[in-house]
Amino acid sequence: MADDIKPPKRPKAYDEAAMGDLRVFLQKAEQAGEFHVIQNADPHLEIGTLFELSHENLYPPVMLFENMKGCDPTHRILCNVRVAHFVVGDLNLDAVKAYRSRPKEKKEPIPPRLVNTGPVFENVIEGDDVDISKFPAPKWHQKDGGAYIGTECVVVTKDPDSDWVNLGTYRVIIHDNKTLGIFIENGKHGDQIRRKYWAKGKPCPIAVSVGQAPILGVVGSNTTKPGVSEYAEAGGRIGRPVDVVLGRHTGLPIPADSELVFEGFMPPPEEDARPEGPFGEWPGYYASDSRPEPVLHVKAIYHRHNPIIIGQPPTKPTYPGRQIKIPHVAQLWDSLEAAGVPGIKAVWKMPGAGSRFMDVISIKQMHAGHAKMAGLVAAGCLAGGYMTRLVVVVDDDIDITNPAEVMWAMSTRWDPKTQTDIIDGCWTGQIDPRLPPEKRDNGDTTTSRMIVYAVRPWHWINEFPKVNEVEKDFAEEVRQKWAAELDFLRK
Ligand SMILES: Cc1cc2nc3c(=O)[nH]c(=O)nc-3n(C[C@H](O)[C@H](O)[C@H](O)COP(=O)(O)O)c2cc1C
Ligand SMILES: [Mn+2]
Repeated sequence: MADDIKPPKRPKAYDEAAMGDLRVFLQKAEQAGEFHVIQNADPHLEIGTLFELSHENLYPPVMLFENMKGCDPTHRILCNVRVAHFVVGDLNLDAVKAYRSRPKEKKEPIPPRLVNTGPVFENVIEGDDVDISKFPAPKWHQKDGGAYIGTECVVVTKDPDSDWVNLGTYRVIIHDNKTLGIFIENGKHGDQIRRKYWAKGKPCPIAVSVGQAPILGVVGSNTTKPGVSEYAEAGGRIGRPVDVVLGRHTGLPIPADSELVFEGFMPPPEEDARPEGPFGEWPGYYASDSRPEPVLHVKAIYHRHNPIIIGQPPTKPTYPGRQIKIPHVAQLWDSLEAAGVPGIKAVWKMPGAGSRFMDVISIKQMHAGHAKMAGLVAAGCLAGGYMTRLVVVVDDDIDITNPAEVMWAMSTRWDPKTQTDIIDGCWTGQIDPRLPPEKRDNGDTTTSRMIVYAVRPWHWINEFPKVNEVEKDFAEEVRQKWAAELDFLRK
């Protein structure tokens, strides 16, 4: 790791008590003064609109919706659990470095702990009593094809051939009183696992938690290596095992303190598939439109008293509240180093491009071909492999958290013809708006991607024109000297 790291400051996101328990999280949000309780809002578009408007802020407040129009007054919806300032801290490179240098024991997975019972079983609904429509499910965006109860939810599956339990965040729509639709993109772990059951002629057992400790939303939407349970990842991050109970119908481990869980079975799509979507997706479009998807036949509902459903639908990535995701950046940086790429100064994502489309890496060039190594690994590793459009590699003097600096590097150090790779057939998904209709229809979810090497060419790096800017320390000295007199110098 680079040697200019400030003393690691634990990012606030890992306040174990709040991240490990949703009800503790609520208290902390209130103490932090970033909390609004909102009464009488309408789940039909009004809550979704308030949510979108809250993303005009870089640090959107936590919002708890109570007594929602037409809903059971004991049911609640909670938004922005992972984006408030008291949770994420300042979003800068120091946060990435601190995250990466967290103590080793915080990186070690801690397997979940099986307990006999938990608050999730305060209410058990089975058989004919199962009625999903009793729970609030907003229509979030104007062109959504239905009511989505699962946005930042956790979908639990288990590999039939091993002990691997996977958690994935995949959106969940309500089809009818006993049926949910889950949209799992090709190749995701949940998809790999369900196909194994179907290949054996069995329906896939699934449990969906739609309100749970914030840390489970973090790990559910992060990519881990296949075979590594996100439960254990979460345990590692909060420093204690996540307590789980076994679902009565599937035997799947579900969070013991989950707010609301749907448990059931997903038959292969040949047996039951229903239109899913459109849904406003994170790239800022309704790209996956509506297509038949497998469904979950719900056999049981478990919920706490006064259950809290987490609502966190995507908003267009140009909203400040869409924030850079520090763990995503850290994971890409870790992958580059794990692959042995030397001299990495920083890793960042371009604003407006969401958490995947555009990666920027700055390196201290050390040898011929070095920038290529960095670009090819970033474009091909797990952390950068899905839905990347552009990787930009720049020199270490570029502040990659400033888009103008990245644009300047591209403008002045990049020769498009000789410093670009365009690679075809790379992994993308149905939610990619640039996936052409014919590929979308035949399931070829691949697109090209570009690597731009906006670095000074190695073989004449010493002759490259010098940068026209006053040396930073000297400029600071002059600023200090004149700041009292010249107010435009004061920061
Ligand atoms: C709020 C949110 C919603 C998401 N919705 C979906 C979805 O509907 N389908 C999907 O395939 N991935 C979705 N993702 C991305 C997956 O959660 C992510 O790829 C994760 O790594 C999946 O887990 P897995 O790697 O165990 O398959 C979503 C992520 C977030 C943060
Ligand atoms: Mn996984």
